[in-house]
Amino acid sequence: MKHSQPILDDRRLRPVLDRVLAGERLTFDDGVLLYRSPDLLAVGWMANHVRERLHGDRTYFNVNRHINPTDVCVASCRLCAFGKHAKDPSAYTMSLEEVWERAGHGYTEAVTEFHIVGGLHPELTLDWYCAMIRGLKERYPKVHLKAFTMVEIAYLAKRTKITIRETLERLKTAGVDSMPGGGAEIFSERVRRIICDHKIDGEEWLETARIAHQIGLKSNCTMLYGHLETDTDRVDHLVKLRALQDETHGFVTFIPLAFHPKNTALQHLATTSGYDDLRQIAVSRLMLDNIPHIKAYWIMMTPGVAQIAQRFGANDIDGTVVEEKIYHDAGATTSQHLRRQDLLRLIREAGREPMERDTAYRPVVREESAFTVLV
Ligand code: V47
Repeated sequence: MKHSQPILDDRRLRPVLDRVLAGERLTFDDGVLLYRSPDLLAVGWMANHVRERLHGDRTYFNVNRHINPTDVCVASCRLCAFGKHAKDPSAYTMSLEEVWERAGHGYTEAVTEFHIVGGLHPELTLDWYCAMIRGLKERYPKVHLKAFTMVEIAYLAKRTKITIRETLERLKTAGVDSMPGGGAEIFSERVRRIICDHKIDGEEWLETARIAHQIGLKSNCTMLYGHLETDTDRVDHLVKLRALQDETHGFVTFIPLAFHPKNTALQHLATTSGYDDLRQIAVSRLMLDNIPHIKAYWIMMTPGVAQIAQRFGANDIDGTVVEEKIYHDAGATTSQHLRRQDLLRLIREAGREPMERDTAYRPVVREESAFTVLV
């Protein structure tokens, strides 16, 4: 039988627990306390309580493929090991044909989503991106195109000398179905100046997301943690996302992203601990009361921690991914993809019920024989 109350070692959590049980919104100060309390099990209990209220025992996953058309990037962010200068001999930019062909590697009926992001390329035009999207839609009409971060959109708009709204509308008309959550990093200007000073600021990221949602594009959202930010910076970030969500209801999933320092200009920093990763998942679930899904991205957390996260507030584990580059360039030691059957096993081992979803979280029901080539 489930306990209706956790044992509180940290009695300061009592009012927070009362609010959680009553389904009330948590305050900024509650968020700070959740980060500072040593009572991780109580924090996790509360997050799991909310997660089960929203999603029961289900853990969602999808069968997706990442495509990174170019790693050329003008931004040179200190946090990033993926972006390269155009003159770097190891930099790459795919031709349109290469993008279309690569998308089809291992393509079966089972792939429901392409996740497409890349660097801020100084020469690729909006027309080029629209042609890429149209070509993918023609070749893979059933696959959902989750493409381009708010950062890429703002950069394309600036280079094309048109508004963000028009840029988004043109990409939507070409076939973009929704947008991933990357590039938000941390909204604190103090930290942003150090880790990603050439990127749009936090307000611009939020404004781009607002416009995307207004024209009918849903998106995800993220927060990069475990670098130079404080716990109040983290709460500030979550509260800003929550406020925008009250306004637009356009965010589908929140993905906390642990900083991987290897091969970046910040490689002297330590990696996050499993303890911090689990707490981050839990605080996200508790603070973001209006964002339906919290994803424990297995590539970033490792499959083992992503499993435990399913008891700390997460209800999604991401997907098969295939060919992840951004985290692996920054030293991730996880595999670059998992098979569908591995995801099913991971989720079941965590005591949850796996549910394959499409990008809009509709259940995907297929015959098992459709997956035999996905190895
Ligand atoms: O935008 C870059 C971050 C993001 C590093 O929307 C780094 O479903 C850690 O956004 N260490 C890309 N993080 C990943 C991302 C994502 C992943 C999975 C699912 C979804 C989704 C989105 O990773 C970047 C940046 O914020 N990043 N470099 C690094 N060294």
